[in-house]
Amino acid sequence: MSDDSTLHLDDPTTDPNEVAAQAATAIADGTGTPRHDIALVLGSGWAGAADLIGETVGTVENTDVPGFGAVAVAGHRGTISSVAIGDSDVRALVFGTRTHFYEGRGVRAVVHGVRTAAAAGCRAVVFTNGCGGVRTDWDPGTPVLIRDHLNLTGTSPIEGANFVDLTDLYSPRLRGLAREVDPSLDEGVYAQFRGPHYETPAEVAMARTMGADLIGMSTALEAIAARQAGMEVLAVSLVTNLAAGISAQPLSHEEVTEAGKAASGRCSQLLARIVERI
Ligand code: 8IG
Repeated sequence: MSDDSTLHLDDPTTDPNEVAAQAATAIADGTGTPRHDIALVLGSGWAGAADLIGETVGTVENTDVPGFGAVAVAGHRGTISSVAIGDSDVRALVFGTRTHFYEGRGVRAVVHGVRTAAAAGCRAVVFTNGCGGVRTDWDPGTPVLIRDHLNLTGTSPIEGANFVDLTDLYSPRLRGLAREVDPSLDEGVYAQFRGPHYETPAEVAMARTMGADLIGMSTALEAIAARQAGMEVLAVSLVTNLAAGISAQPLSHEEVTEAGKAASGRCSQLLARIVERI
């Protein structure tokens, strides 16, 4: 996708919302669905969820949509799907992967999916991710609602003097709804590190002291952009490993993928039942 009419996100004179509008048009054309209502971003361990939440009525490849890149993480899908929820007219826009800050494509690329979802009409977004747990009572495979975050990336997706309020960023209404679906769901504070290296044990101890319960490499920057765009935000982390130094075991991406697979059924069902109610 590169002709003269294609805007480039990394050009500072480009308005990222214009690229998002182009992307939304490409998605509407490619999926045959003019508007979407709810966006879903599938992180590590959540890949199967799209198939459970409803009937997929159209799919586009990320590489055919302005501003999106190819998949950078094993176990993610490089597609965007339009999914019909139950018998209703509600349509979910499901992102099979996300751009991470550690890919070095800049923060605009990280939040491009969120801005595209807003341009496509979505009024709510559900973020999922795989993360490290700081609390020993959360075994690998435990889904946890994000109640608040620590943005440790040192950056923001917002450009210019736009002072966006982040009180109640993670919607109490949507968290309440998630807990109606599964009253055993715990909540925690998510710290976003840049990655892609995992933390040192000292960094995990620091994050814990600062109030983190969950540690990962996504979601906080995207949630900020979602709030700026006026969307309601829900985020669910799957604890796939104990953060470095919390257990004696070293971390591996394989462990993360395995925990994701093992928890996949429960997580997909949970997500499907939540999305139905939003
Ligand atoms: I999955 O322990 C997953 N993603 N930063 N730390 C960070 N990201 C993660 C971790 C983790 N596990």
